[in-house]
Amino acid sequence: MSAGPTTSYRTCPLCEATCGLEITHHDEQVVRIRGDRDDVFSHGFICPKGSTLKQLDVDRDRLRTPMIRRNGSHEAATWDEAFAVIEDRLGAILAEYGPNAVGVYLGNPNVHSMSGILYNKAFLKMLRTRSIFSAATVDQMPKHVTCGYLFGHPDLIPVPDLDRTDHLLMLGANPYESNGSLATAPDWPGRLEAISRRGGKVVVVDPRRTKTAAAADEHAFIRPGTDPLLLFAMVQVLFDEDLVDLGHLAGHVAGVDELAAAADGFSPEAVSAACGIAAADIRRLARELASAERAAVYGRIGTHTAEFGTMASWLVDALNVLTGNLDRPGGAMFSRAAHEQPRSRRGFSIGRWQTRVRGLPEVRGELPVAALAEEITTPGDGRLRALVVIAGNPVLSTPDSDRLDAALGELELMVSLDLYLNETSRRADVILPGTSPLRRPHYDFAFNQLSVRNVANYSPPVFPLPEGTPDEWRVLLRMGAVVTGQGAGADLDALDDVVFATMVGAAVADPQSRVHGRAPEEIFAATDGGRGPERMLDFLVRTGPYGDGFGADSDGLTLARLREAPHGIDLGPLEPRLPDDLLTPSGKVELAPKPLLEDVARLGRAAQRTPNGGFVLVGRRHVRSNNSWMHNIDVLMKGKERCTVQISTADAERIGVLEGGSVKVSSPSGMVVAPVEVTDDIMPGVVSLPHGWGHDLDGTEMAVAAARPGVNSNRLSTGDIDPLSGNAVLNGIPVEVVPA
Ligand SMILES: Nc1nc2c(c(=O)[nH]1)N[C@H]1C(S)=C(S)[C@@H](COP(=O)(O)OP(=O)(O)OC[C@H]3O[C@@H](n4cnc5c(=O)[nH]c(N)nc54)[C@H](O)[C@@H]3O)O[C@H]1N2
Ligand SMILES: Nc1nc2c(c(=O)[nH]1)N[C@H]1C(S)=C(S)[C@@H](COP(=O)(O)OP(=O)(O)OC[C@H]3O[C@@H](n4cnc5c(=O)[nH]c(N)nc54)[C@H](O)[C@@H]3O)O[C@H]1N2
Ligand code: SF4
Ligand SMILES: [Mo]
Repeated sequence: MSAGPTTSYRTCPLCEATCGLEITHHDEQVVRIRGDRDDVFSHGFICPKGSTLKQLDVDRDRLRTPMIRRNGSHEAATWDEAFAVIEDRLGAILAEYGPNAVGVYLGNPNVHSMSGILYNKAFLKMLRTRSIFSAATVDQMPKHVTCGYLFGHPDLIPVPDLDRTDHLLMLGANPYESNGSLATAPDWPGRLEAISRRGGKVVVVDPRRTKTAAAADEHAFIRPGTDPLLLFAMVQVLFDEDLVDLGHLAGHVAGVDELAAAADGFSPEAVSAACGIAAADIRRLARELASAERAAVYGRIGTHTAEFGTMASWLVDALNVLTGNLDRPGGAMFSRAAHEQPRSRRGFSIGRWQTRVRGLPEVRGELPVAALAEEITTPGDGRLRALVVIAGNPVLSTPDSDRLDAALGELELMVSLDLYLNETSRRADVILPGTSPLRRPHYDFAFNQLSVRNVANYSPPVFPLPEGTPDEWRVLLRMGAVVTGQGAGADLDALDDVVFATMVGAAVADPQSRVHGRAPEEIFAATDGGRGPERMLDFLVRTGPYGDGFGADSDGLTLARLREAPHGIDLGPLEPRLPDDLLTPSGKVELAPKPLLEDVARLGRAAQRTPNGGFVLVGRRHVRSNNSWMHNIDVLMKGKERCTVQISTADAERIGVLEGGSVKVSSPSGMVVAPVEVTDDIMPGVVSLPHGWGHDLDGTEMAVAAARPGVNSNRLSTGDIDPLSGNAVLNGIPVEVVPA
């Protein structure tokens, strides 16, 4: 028996808000999880999901051992048995068809885990396939593309400086439910309310009156998919009324005249009917943005997962530039993470290779997941024969999902690395269990780079891994050993040393690195953290902008310093970084990149479309859900049905359906039947259904989720993409809605 309870601290990995958790436990029994009031960033904020890491850890359906499919059903197996199957069958496929026949799909939780960030990269390098897909193309790829063109690097993404702005124009985001995305801030609601309280203004543009919209100072309904028209009209007003002021970026921006010319046809009057927003209101929104002392425009999922997602992303940042708000306090700024490494000034382009069937361009090293099914099912050279899914559930999360589900059945081999036997992993020949968040370390590589304040926070594992269970980084290394022919019995410690030595070697050879020219053996030996991700973290933080530089600055950050600060280290508010850190070949902000200008005509045609009386479908999120998972946690699933079709009162009357009734929603891809929720908080002509549901497929093992399965909204999305980014169109889908 141990003495009293222990308190551990851990950053929550479930969403992008990075809240600090205070976890009280007796040995491995969690007594309580609450917000860490001393966390330097979240100050005690927590949402209902954060406290359920305990339930996730003890969930009986969470996989503890590998599973092998035999005669159509999954049976528990040892790690060696599972890897024997993978080695045998993956080896044969690689030998016969080469690496491009092996696809990899990386799901969202990878960006919330140290091993996901660091060791997927290592595995992919060893596999050497071009057939890489990820949740990025059902999410934020448009943002990467425009930041690549405008600022020279797809990861140079500005975030709204929430805590200092006076005016926030927010489109297609609902942080009261999502807790924010591509702008990391624990307690978005509190930070938004503070803007209004200090005399500023929050404007929300959304086809639904969300909680965020209701709490804002102003809400405008918009026809789904027309955000770039609204934004272009605002750009047009800025030029037309002489409101453009580049501020400290004057002299560092190219393409201003070209942008003005492109905006010419998009006056407020020209776009008003398509957007469903009065021209006078559009004009006023532009003027208010221009006159605000410090303002930021921010667009998220609703604007990115759309037909013109890249155009919308472009025009959001164009407005920030034209009003002098890019890179100034209170505007849209760039974070500087503790692990940030020098980035190349190679410039940005897409299309280094294409998908085989539709010829869609590679973007940022990956292919659109909307093309995954056809790459599996279309016969011919280069067809995908095997798929490795790492922490993803594409059967529910990606478009035209009936088709993808069927396609997965045609693979010669599928391997899933996942916490559950769910809709996707049920298709896998081998399932390898992932690691419970309480049993792995954390440092937020992804979201510290997108943070509204610079912070660094390391959490050690709260509990040890059960005897005989490898951490995910070891599983990924073992997969690497298989695909490189070293075999599943390879010495993983030695392989990890090779991977780490490669990282060190690249840094000492990079003239921009803080350890350039140093002896790699010396750096290797001086790095702390043992094997695995913590060693890499020590290295990356020490060579990062606040690091000790391996001796250069004795006060600098190290893993040891992070360990001494369980509530995190505050590195201060965001600071201006431009023009020095621009990575475009010209060294300027490229406001009018050619690929974007070339898409303006397509957008112009869309402006001519007027609503035709039909319905369009949009998605939504709920704070107690997390994409397609966390639905097996009973405390989160309590309460009223969440997988409903929201429809306006006027439309409900028109089609003859009442609250509590059901509707059949159909598109060319598929059909679902779901209960309706009649509300005045949605625009007429628009219906909304959340994604990530549909837990009633045979062969899964998630008892709680299966009891309230809901329906899969991605049976309705069609596989259409935004051509500039490859991002799927998941919002603004034309559908037919009739009483069921
Ligand atoms: N219609 C519509 N579709 C959407 C969206 C939308 O708005 N509308 N949103 C899109 C967005 S933004 C995203 S990010 C995607 C998400 O798409 P995906 O990433 O494909 O799906 P998730 O639901 O996040 O599934 C995560 C999977 O990882 C597993 N998992 C969780 N943690 C771990 C771990 O630590 N290790 C391992 N190995 N596995 C783990 C879970 O069990 C689950 O199976 O969905 C997209 N799909
Ligand atoms: N609780 C919870 N939190 C999450 C997630 C979750 O599933 N659940 N998922 C996480 C992930 S992976 C992500 S990427 C983020 C996403 O975070 P957010 O971007 O905040 O996503 P949503 O909450 O879906 O809000 C999107 C809003 O866009 C609106 N919308 C739809 N179409 C359009 C349109 O054409 N124009 C405009 N202007 N608006 C439109 C929808 O009505 C919705 O209110 O959330 C993260 N946080
Ligand atoms: S807001 Fe996100 S990070 Fe914070 S507790 Fe909830 S799920 Fe975790
Ligand atoms: Mo996402």
